Amino acid sequence: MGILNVTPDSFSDGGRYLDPSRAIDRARAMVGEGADLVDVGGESTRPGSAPVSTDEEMDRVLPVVETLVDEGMIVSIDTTKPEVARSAIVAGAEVINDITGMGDPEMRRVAAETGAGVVVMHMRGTPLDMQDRPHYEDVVAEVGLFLRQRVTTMSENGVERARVVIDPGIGFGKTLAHNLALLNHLGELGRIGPVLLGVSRKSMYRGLLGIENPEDRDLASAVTAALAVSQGVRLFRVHNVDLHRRTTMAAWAMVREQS
Ligand code: HH2
Repeated sequence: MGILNVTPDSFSDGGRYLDPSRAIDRARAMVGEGADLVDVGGESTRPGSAPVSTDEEMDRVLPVVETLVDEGMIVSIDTTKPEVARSAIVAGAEVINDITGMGDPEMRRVAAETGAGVVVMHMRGTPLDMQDRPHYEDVVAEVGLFLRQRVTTMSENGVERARVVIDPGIGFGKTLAHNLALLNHLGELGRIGPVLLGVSRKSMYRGLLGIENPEDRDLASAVTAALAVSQGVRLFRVHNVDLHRRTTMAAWAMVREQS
């Protein structure tokens, strides 16, 4: 899954793809590098980011979604707003990627009514306050319980399991230690459902390796993704598609050989 932020303020590429024609070129490039789908987002969710209005978010994402769909790309819409999700699905997007974990009943209704695929992500708090001293007794158990319960809620609301992938939400209300614990137990989370992982360029690599510039975090991101492949993860939300594709395919070849 290639990341396309049509925002002025995302942590790694904010402002670069706000112009629709640049966003579309970027999507084409990612698909050329092997992305199977493009995740279009119109609201940054980096720690401390401020919300945007529904109209503003729609204006940013819909023209881009329409063009990508016209060009035959599979599009997911990265949004927390049911109205944005519905409009994007009507425009041809196929997946809703909701960092609030489909907690809003209206968002679940959109998924049920449209038949969209869904990414259910775990987040503690909101982007404004999530890094304000997050605390867990047992992060793996608590995130796992949340995801399990949410998958059940989704199916009770008419979104069958086969359409749902789960995401531990690396960096969303988690310390470095929490992130590492989750990354070390991806196989366990995989028993709940297929896992999508978002570690690309995340600030955990600043904490871990002192890398300030997000673009310099690609190698560390790709190594993490390769290790996640060995724990059963097959879906990755990434900025540098080419590097991740090559790294995870190499890891996949090794894993397949062992099984
Ligand atoms: N991370 C971000 C946004 N959306 N969706 C999923 N499923 N998993 C993630 O880990 C995830 C996500 C990070 O947000 P943002 O600050 O907007 O930056 P970017 O989109 O460049 O990653």
